[in-house]
Amino acid sequence: MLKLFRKLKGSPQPFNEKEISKEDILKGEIPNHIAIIMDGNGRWAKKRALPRIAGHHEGMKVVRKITKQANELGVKALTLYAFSTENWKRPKTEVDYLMKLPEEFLNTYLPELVKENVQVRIMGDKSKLPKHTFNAIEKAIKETKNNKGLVLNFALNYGSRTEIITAVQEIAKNVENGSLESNSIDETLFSSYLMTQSLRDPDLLIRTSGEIRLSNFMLWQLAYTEFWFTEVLWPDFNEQCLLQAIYTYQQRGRRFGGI
Ligand code: V0D
Repeated sequence: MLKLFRKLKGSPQPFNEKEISKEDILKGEIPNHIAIIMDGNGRWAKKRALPRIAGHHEGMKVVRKITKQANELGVKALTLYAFSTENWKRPKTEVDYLMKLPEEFLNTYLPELVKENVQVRIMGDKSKLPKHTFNAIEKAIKETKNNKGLVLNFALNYGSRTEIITAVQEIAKNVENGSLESNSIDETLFSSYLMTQSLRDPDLLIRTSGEIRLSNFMLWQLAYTEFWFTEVLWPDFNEQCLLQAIYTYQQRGRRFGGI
């Protein structure tokens, strides 16, 4: 069955031989916070001779699928890298299309997300987003702010070095104006100035599409995170891929530098 599955997907996967079930996973520790770099949408489209935007659109549907499953598994937070500060360099038509996706996503799925108690958030520089994109997201954040299920956190116009520099500037300002003492700057305080705020550090990072790098994503927060990479392109990512990633995570012993 898995062989057939691989053949259909047409991409080699660092998969365990057996197919993993939800029940298998629920016997082990569920990662509290999963972060995903959703790469390979353009490549998926190219393979099919479709425009890049078709890949982005397909990728959007996968966001819905994976959010639902993560919530069902009891994952507390899912951070998805949707748009980096570097992505503005893409052709204007592609950027304009991408900026319509939050609205389409929320128009289609927000009622379901509300029903499932999902809380929508974003992290990144919101000031540069088009008004229509910003308004749609703000409405969803407001509507879901008291929800107690999964936190669905979109990294949008996000870059980690800028996030860290902004934190340093804020801390420096507060030291300067006397509201903060320099010797009270510790890891906990520093973390509270980052965009992840009250979210705990990710336990598991997934990157699709075979690229093995961080690309300026959550540099501080990923200090002790387990990494899982796959050749699967984001539009092909599915529930079984997530189960495989969590299964691998459960097989690893995390020691945070101890023995
Ligand atoms: C394209 C694959 C959902 C990655 C997923 C603006 C690239 C689909 C959202 C979304 C994108 C963002 C905020 C929100 C609700 C939904 C999204 C972008 C790209 C960049 F509140 N998918 N998605 N945003 N893609």
